[in-house]
Amino acid sequence: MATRRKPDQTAPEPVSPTGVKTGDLGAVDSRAQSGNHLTTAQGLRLPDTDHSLKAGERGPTLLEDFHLREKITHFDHERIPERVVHARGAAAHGVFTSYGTGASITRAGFLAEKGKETEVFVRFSTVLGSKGSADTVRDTRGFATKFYTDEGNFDLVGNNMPVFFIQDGIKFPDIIHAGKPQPDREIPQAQSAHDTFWDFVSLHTEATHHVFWNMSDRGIPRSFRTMEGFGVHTFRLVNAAGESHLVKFHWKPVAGVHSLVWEEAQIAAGVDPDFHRRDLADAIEAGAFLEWDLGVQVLPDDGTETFEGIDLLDPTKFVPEELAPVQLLGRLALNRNPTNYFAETEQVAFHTGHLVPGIEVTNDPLMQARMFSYLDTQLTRLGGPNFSQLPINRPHVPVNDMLRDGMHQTAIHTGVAPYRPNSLDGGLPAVDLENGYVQTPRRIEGNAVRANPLSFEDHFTQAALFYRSLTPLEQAHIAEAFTFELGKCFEQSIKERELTVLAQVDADLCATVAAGLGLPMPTGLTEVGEVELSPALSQIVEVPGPIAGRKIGVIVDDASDLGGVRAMRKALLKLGAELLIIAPTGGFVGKGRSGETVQRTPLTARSIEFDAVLVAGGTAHAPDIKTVVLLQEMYRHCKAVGAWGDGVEVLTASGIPADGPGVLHGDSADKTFIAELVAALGLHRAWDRADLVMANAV
Ligand code: HDE
Repeated sequence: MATRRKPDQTAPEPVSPTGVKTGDLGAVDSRAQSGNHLTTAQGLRLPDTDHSLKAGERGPTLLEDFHLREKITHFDHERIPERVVHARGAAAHGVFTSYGTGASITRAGFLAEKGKETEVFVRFSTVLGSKGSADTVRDTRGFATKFYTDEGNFDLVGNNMPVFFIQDGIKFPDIIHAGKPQPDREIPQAQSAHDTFWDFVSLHTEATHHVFWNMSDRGIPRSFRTMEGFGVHTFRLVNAAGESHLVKFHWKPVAGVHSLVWEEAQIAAGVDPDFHRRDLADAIEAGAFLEWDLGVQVLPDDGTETFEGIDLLDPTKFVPEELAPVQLLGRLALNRNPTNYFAETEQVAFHTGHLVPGIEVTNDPLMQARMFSYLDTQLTRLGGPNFSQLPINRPHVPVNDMLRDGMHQTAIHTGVAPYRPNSLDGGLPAVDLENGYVQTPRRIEGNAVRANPLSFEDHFTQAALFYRSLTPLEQAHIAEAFTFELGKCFEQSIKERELTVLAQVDADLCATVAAGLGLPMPTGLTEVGEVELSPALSQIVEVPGPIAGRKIGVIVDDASDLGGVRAMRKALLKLGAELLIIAPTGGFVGKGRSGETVQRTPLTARSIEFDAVLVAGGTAHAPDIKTVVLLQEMYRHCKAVGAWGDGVEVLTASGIPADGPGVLHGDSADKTFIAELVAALGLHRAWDRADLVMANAV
């Protein structure tokens, strides 16, 4: 396991905020800490930071105490406004390596050149919750990537779902006001399960498709590592010859797409609100890097802006992969944790307008509004127009703009002529006619109207396509999610109205939800007719995937087969998975050199942390109630459970049927047993147990 880095000592050398030569001062300015002694912000060394300057030991504090005033004043201003959406986030540094397959569609060097490596910073987020809210709530996840390319920064500010609630950016404040906590009591936090959300989406039916994704397992990812990412909008890529294609960006997780189950997500929100953030940081620190392939669906730019009848400017629609396969462009690996949360994760500023030559936006009216919002929001959040000078936001190429002054200016600009044309600074900076960014000329004409194309009026077909493409189990999860969320609403009329929406998507689903709510099925409405299914939308896999980043708990005591535990740990570590010892008390189990350090006890272990829990052979203690709950939750959530040798007795005593579906059993922790465990982890869940669980068999 990698050792934790000591603060600042190996921090990267600061770079000058601009490409303009500023002398050494530019570099020194950005250095936050140096030397070993405590100083004031002015570099004055201090002998005492624990006592304020007072008139006598029992006297009042003196106004003269500049150290007290500086310390408190700075503290008073430590917070900045949290993001108005996507406030809760976690991030990591990494590298993107191009497969070199993009050259035929884009001149963007970081995609076109084979083997080209580009540094990146990725921030994952939930949308609705505040900065301190829980990670595992049901919500869309943000997946924002900053590529520090040789041609300037490119930001791909995407989500883990390919569609959005609204077709026009002017509706963004409406959907967010409806989803955020209700304004009178400011509850519920980070939840869509409340009246204002369902009031809005039941009236505003273009949200239906995205709501289906939110109610599906995609709304509760297992880990950032197991999330797909999407650019959502249609982009225009232009190659060196000036030919253009329309594309949809995809991030394909190497670990596969996997989710939590709803009860697990709820427990995790209380037991470990940092569930995803911890998983990300721990995995990187352990060297189990997170990986995705970046790909595009390539569609003709033939002037129709449609593909197979799908309007490519409508962000509530996606293009099924069966119609346009995803072509892979390169691999992303997240391999370095941020050094400082505030400086990096909080201050990073993404913008859909951070583009590089070869990548352009389209007329999607949602995208167009975003082109305004992302720059604007940083002015409030980061306190002025110079946020691109913050270390995390600086391009890794020279910058030579003519932007000057303003709040929080940290650059020392040279020259006298920040204007063009000029003769006083030798005519510089020069424009680059050959390689500079140009928008592909596109003809724009039309009357100024507040209106949508007719095709934007179909709000239900793709929601039905999504729902019907999933397996019955995934469909059952959607029905359960709708029933849960609507069940949390107070207004009967809102529930009834949402049922009329569901009835127009899929009558069977509507009937299930109506029954769960105890409401009549609406009549006189027609569901979407037959649709071409897209099996690629299902997350359930039949071939085991990689297990890097997974956690396996092993229940032991002094009598257990600790040699078997060690063999298992060694095999799992090789695959990037971690084994944690769960014993009756903290400290040590076993004797001397053959003993093991205990990592969890029944008090500190909860099922949500583990992808599998096993009982080691020889384990003799009768399970206490917490261990019973641990094993039963594992079983109920369809995760791998098992035992080797007589460890099976602990399972049986906990009410887990030793011959139950997906329950692993071996004579010893030998290769065969370990291989079975790895395969079970690679399948993510023992879904064949789901029917039993749903029937409350355990
Ligand atoms: Fe955002 N969005 N958004 N959004 N968005 C922000 O920018 C906005 C939309 C997304 O980790 C804000 O710096 C408008 C779609 C992510 O820092 C803000 C509209 C998609 C993040 C903003 C949208 C996104 C944001 C808040 C409708 C998926 C987190 C703070 C026109 C493709 C970025 C900030 C991070 C953040 C506005 C719609 C993704 C206010 C007006 C669609 C991942 O500018």
